[in-house]
Amino acid sequence: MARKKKDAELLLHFYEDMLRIRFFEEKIRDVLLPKKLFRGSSHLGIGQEAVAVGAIHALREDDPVISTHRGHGHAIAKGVDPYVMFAEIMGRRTGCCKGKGGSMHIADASKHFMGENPVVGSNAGMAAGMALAARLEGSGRVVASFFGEGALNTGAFLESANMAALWSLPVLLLCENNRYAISVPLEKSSSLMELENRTCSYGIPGQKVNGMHVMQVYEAVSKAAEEMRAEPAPRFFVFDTYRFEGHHTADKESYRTEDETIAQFRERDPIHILEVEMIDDHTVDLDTTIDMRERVQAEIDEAYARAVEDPWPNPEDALTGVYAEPEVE
Ligand SMILES: Cc1ncc(C[n+]2csc(CCOP(=O)(O)OP(=O)(O)O)c2C)c(N)n1
Repeated sequence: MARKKKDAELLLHFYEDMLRIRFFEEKIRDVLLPKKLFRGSSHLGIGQEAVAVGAIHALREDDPVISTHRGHGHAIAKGVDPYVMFAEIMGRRTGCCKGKGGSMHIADASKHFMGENPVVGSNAGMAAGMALAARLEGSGRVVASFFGEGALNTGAFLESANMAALWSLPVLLLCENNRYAISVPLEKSSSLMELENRTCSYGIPGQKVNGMHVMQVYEAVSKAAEEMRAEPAPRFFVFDTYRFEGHHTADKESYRTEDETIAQFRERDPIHILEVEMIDDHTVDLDTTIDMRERVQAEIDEAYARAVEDPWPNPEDALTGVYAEPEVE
């Protein structure tokens, strides 16, 4: 039976955004990397798109989101323009941080995307600080902090969770369990496999959600955010997901077999899961998905083509935009 029109529109919107993230990151892997168009490495979240899209679309536009080294998907879902992201990654003057940040420092405050932070565990503290501000202002805003399961073992995360619980801060602690922290599998780094229980000693409710199913992510986070606006308090989610690419673009992946990755991709690709679901319940037909894929691919191709022609930063601008201007004398 076809879905209600509103649900169908929502699913199509999710589908479009997940494709945007996937195609953006495939362009990094397939074009920027072989052409050596960026320095260092880039951490791709291919396979984790349903978490970014489902969770961020459950939030208000003015809810701040803060991310990690693996944050392209979060930025795109929050509305950051892929063109300024490509320009940033390639170090161009037109990038969202004027080419000074690169792949791990995408930020755009105008979209309430408060930045990627590669220091593992660090962003939970920043999110708690923003949630304190939101609470004091009475803005009703909820702050979302994304991180991997590796961050759960850091003192910064645990201290932030404690303060968030103590001060009833409206912060969403969103853990993407992709099973590996660089090369270390979860079984070798955590004494507890039920990660959703990690925050129970602080009295923060934790919930495990299928991170490959965008609607399940969206519904779980929507419900929590609504409750948190009515009564400020932290919430913790663990999204079960997987990264289909290496830890970063230079990873040789000797810690897992190709068979494992292929099997995960075949069975759990969140975009494929959504396509099958939409086609099976007649939300869309196959042609609509093909049209959508072509349109989004063309959009990403065009964003890249523009950014790659953009100018480098001027040397005399090296120290501009590095520190915030003080607002008070
Ligand atoms: C405080 C700190 N320690 C170590 C590192 C090196 N490092 C970079 S990514 C990473 C693994 C992070 O794993 P996880 O939190 O699960 O996120 P994922 O990479 O899987 O998205 C580590 C240890 C770092 N960036 N920051």
